[in-house]
Formats: sequence, structure tokens, C-alpha cells
Amino acid sequence: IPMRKDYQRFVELTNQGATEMGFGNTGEVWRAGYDMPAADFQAEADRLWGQVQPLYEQLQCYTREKLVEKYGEQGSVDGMIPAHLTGNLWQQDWGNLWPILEPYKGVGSLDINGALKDQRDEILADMVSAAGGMGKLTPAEQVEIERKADIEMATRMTKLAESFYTGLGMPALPPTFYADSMLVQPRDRDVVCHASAWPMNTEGDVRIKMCIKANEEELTTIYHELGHIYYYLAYKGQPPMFQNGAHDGFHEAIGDTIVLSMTPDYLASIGLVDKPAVSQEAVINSQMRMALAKVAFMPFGLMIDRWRWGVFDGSITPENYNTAWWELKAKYQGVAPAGARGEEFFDPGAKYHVPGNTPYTRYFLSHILQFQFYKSLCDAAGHEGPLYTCNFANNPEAGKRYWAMMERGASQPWQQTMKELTGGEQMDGSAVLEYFAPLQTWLVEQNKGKTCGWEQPAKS
Ligand code: X8Z
Ligand code: ZN
Repeated sequence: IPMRKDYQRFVELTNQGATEMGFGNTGEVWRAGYDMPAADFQAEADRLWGQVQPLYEQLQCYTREKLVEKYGEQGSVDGMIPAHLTGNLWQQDWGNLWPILEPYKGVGSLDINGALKDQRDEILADMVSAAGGMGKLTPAEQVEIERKADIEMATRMTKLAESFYTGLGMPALPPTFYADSMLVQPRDRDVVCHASAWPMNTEGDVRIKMCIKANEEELTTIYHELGHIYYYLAYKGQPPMFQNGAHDGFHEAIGDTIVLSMTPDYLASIGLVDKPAVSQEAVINSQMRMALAKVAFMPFGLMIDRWRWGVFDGSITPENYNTAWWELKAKYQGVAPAGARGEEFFDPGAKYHVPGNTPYTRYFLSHILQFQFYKSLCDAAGHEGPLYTCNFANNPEAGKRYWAMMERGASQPWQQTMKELTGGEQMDGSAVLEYFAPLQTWLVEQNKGKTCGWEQPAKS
């Protein structure tokens, strides 16, 4: 709420800047960054969404049914998922619903959270015993040693992520990366904990800023951030103008492509899960786990900028900020608040990228691209079998292909860079569908006889 007035003023100022540069508004500036007419870009995003929408709708339907099973009629709002039941403040990642949604209980257990917590506790226990036991420590020393354990664990997780990249033949991170990055929350000052990655100069001084905790989501976020870092390192030989992603979706997709390669086999190879079960049930479980992160995200990745494009072009006015926000969440995500969220609230302000003014369509595009990149790297690695079983860790051919693509930076239209990696010049959701084919079939089966879909709220 304190943000609303400031945001309104900010919109006026940024639009003024856009106009002075010859654009209609800031949304147009954002849509102009894709080597195609800004006017075509919106249709392009719609086309991609249309490809994956049927898969999302099946996941939404299944999730809603499970919520209704658990919470009765409070598990659904006119066919939509109650926002407060997704286990995520923004409804962008449904991983926390795993206990309710796990298709086959306990098959091929993928308890990475548990494994990471155990590791952290072991580090602490070792440090404590080296110091002569907990009883020997003052309360202040106990706090100190816990912190040391957190730092050690965060460093270990970061090195694990780094080892995926070096295993592909990419360079080790420079010593300054570990010396100067912020890996854990400092005690003596307030900081922004939202993860980010920074090129400090053009000579390879790269750093990340995170408050790493020992859980699965944070681990995959490190892989994501190192994707930005390795992209910076790969294109640092380009002239400054070209030291950027082919487009911003490419930048977001580098690390996530690697996360797709974190199959049960890979997780077992780094000691985070036991030898994975091999069965159709294990496949569905593992696909569901990935879908709760990736498929659930897609309409969210799209709706944020649908809202901001509307705000910037004036079709969404300050009197409608919050109403329009929830209309878009309903339309794309099929998610609804349990109680009224009127204009006395400013819910968009709770999403980091809105006050931070980071465009968001990049993440939607990334969620399409990363499956295309993954498929190409799997091809390069000579993978055979269903796409979702591919793990290209330690494969030099995949590494070479990826690095060659990353080295290009923004030196040519992204379509050309895309062609060099994938053979095609278009973004395309078919790799998403290929990857999730077993789950989609399974979901359709589960949803048989259910009334899927939801009521669109009346447009205000
Ligand atoms: O903001 C991020 C990254 C930093 S570029 C941590 N992400 C989006 C978000 O958290 O909302 C990654 C996925 C989506
Ligand atoms: Zn990112």
C-alpha cells in the first residue's frame, strides 16, 4: 500500500522517458528488444502460451481436485485454485504442494530438502565436536559456529553447481567470485535477498548476491544464477555493446537448462538421493515434481507483464491496479483470492520485479527456451531414449555447443544464435510437450470425468 502512489508516479516518469526516446510507452520499449517488430511480439508470446496451455490446464485441474479432496469446497473458487493454498506467496511455484500432489506416495523418493538439511547438520556437528562439544561453547560462540556452518554449506552448494559447469568443460570460477560474492545473509545490515548475478567489470570479476539456505529451491536457484555468471564469462570477449544475452529470455534460460538435466540419476550421482527407482510410477513422480516448478510457472511468467503492459499503455488505470491484477491471474493461471482484494490493496507491489522494475516476460520465454536448449544439448551428447531421461552432465560435446552459443552474446540477432544451437530460428513449445508427454497423458487420465476449466470473472 505505501508503494501504490510511488508506483503510479514512477509509471508517469518512465513513460515520459520512453516518449522522449520515440516510443509510445515503456511497454513498447520492453517489447522492442526481440529482433522483431514490437507489435508482433505480443502475438508471438500468445502463440507460445497457446502451445503449452493445454498441459497447464490439465495440471491446474488435477491440482484443484486434490485441493478439493483435502479442503472440501474451500479447495476451489469457481474452479480456480485459492491463492493462499499454493504454498507460494505469488502462486508461481507449486513445489510446496508436493505432499498433496505426489502421484505415487514414496516411489523413487526425491527428498532433496531432507538430504541438504542433513548435510548442513553434519557440518555443524563436525565443527562443534572439533571445538570440544556444545557444552564447551558460550551462547555467543554457539551462534558463531552455526553461522560458520551456514557459510560452509552455502559454499558447498555453490561449488556443487559450479562443478556441473566445469564438468562441461567451462572454466572454474575465479577466486574473486568466492571472495567477493555474498552467499549468506549478513548479520550487521539489511540486504535484498532476492538472488542476483553481477558482472562487475568486463574482465571477469563476476559475483552473485544471495542468502542461501540449505533447501532444494535455493540449490536450483544457485544453478540458475551461475547460468548468468557463465554467460557473462562466455561473452566477455565481445565488444561492450554485445556483452549481453541474445535476448533477455536466453539469459534466464542458461542455468535452468542445466536444472532440467538434474534428473534422478544426476541427483544420485551427487549423493542427494539414493539410487533412483525405475518404474512408470517413478517417472510420473519425477515429472510431477518438475511440472510443479516449470509448468505451474508459465502463465505466471506471462501475466506479470500483461499487467504492466496495460499499466504502461494506460488500459489499466490506478483505480484498477489490483482488480486488473487478479483478473489476469484468473485468466492465465486459474488462481483466485479467497477473499476480496480491492483497491485498498496493491498486491503487485509484493512481487520483487514490480517495484524493482525488472521486465518479466523474459522468464516466460526462458521456460520455453530451456526445453529447446536442453533437447539440443541432449542431441549433442548423443542421448537416446525419452527426452526427460537425458542428463548431459560431464559431456564435453554438449559443453562445447553450449559455450559456443553463449560466446555469441548479443552480437547477432537471437534467431541466428538459436539456429546455431538448435537448428531452428523460432521459439517453440514443442520441446516442453515432448518432455512432459508421460505426465500429460497421465493427467488426462486422472482428470477423466472431472469438469476442468474455470469461470472467467466478468471483466470490469
Ligand atoms: O528472479 C528470479 C531469479 C533472479 S534473475 C532468482 N527468478 C524469477 C522469480 O524469482 O520470480 C527466477 C525464476 C523466476
Ligand atoms: Zn535470473
